[in-house]
Amino acid sequence: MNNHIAVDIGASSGRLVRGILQEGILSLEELHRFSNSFTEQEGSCFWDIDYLVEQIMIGLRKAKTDGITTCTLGIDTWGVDYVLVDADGNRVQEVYAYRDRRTDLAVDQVAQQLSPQTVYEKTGIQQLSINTLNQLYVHKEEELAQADQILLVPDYLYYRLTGRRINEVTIASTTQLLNLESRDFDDDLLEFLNIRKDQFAKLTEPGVVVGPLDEALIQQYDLPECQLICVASHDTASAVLGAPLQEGSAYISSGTWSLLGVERTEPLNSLKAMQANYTNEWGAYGTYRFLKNVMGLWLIQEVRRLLNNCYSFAELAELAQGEEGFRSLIPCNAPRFLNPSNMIEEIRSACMESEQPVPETSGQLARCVFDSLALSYLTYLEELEELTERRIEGLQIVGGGANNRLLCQLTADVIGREVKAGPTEATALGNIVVQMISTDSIADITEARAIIEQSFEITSYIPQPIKHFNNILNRWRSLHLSNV
Ligand code: LFR
Repeated sequence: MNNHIAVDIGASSGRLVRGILQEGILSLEELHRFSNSFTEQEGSCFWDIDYLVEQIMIGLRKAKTDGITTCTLGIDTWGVDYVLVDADGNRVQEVYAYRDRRTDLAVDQVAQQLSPQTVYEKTGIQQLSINTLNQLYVHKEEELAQADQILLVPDYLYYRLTGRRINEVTIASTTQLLNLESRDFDDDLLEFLNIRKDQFAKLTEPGVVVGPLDEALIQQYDLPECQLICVASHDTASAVLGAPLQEGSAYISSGTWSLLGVERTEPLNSLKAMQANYTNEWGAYGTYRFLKNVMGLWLIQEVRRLLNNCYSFAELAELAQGEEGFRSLIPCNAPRFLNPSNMIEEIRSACMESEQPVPETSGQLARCVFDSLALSYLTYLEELEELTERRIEGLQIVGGGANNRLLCQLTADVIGREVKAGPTEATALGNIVVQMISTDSIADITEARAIIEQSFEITSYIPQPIKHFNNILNRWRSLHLSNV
């Protein structure tokens, strides 16, 4: 089959994209794009999973209208969130969104009963309140008991489309329940949560064929015949597969989060890595992503939303460009920015508390976010070098953030290294190339990355000097250190 379609759903938008490989050049054709967000109901935050299934149907229907009658299909989404399915295959309840405040205290509560060091040695996963381990810990016992199966979001979408249950490994690693040594669920952690191993489906590697699209869906929606292929279902895993990384270079998968890290063939779960809170998420083809979650574009997405979406992201960047740089800085990764009731007020309070000028205008707010993100990138890049004991020569930014010229240039200036930006659609590309490797159109990931590099425009940002940078850095460091 020559038609390969990626379903790529992030926290703020989703898309169905077709990948076309012709004479060594890969191109993408967007079939359908839709927005995504969680909504608040009675104080809890939930995803609308049926809406997402509906959007996949709309996208596939469009593919059929465009003349695609057969295809392969792979699905990736954000990590950590899960769906409880009962013995009849029905959803037990709505799907909690990871920003729900129910886990605010979970990290500390779990740490009182389970040594964080033991958890880190076993899993190599950073402590984040959003981790599935913490979500399951606070989940009501009677609801968990009703769950015949706990499916991560992309696994659930595969299930809805094929009726088959898998537990894809890259997404499974975001649960913080996989043991690095046994490469399986950790018995002690499952016991701690009072969960049986058979409540999770079989661990499945990217590249494996899941099965055909359900015949009833094909009839109901008039869809193409599809063969579903297990891809790297964690969006960040797909994004890094789709990044044509140079030797010695780090990456940022820049979307709702900025995932800053390096690709490795061995996990790094040293005490130092634990103390700095770096993660070892599983990748496809025997890789690990040693990375840090940085709050990312969520900050600007929320600012934009609270300004009634009256500016596009490009307009906000333009307004920020016209503002004085490094005037007000925020410690982006402080938990207060994870899901504040009002992001603009939270940013202003943080500036006020640290006795900095309070950003008033939209441009000042955006500038504060971008400057602070660029400075966080420097801090974590330097930490990465220290932890991995390797110099990082350059940075590859992939994902939507690669389009933000101001942020890319600021990042290059602040880190003092070349930034290569693109491809924007690295996640969909990572998804598609796994399908192509699985169906033998591409030999392996090395060839896939070479094809991606040849096929997509990558913009280079050369660092420019910043005036009074030492003063800025000192201000940043004392702000950052008082917040870790
Ligand atoms: C990015 C991402 C991150 C994960 C966060 C929550 O979309 O998947 O990798 O830490 O969302 O799932």
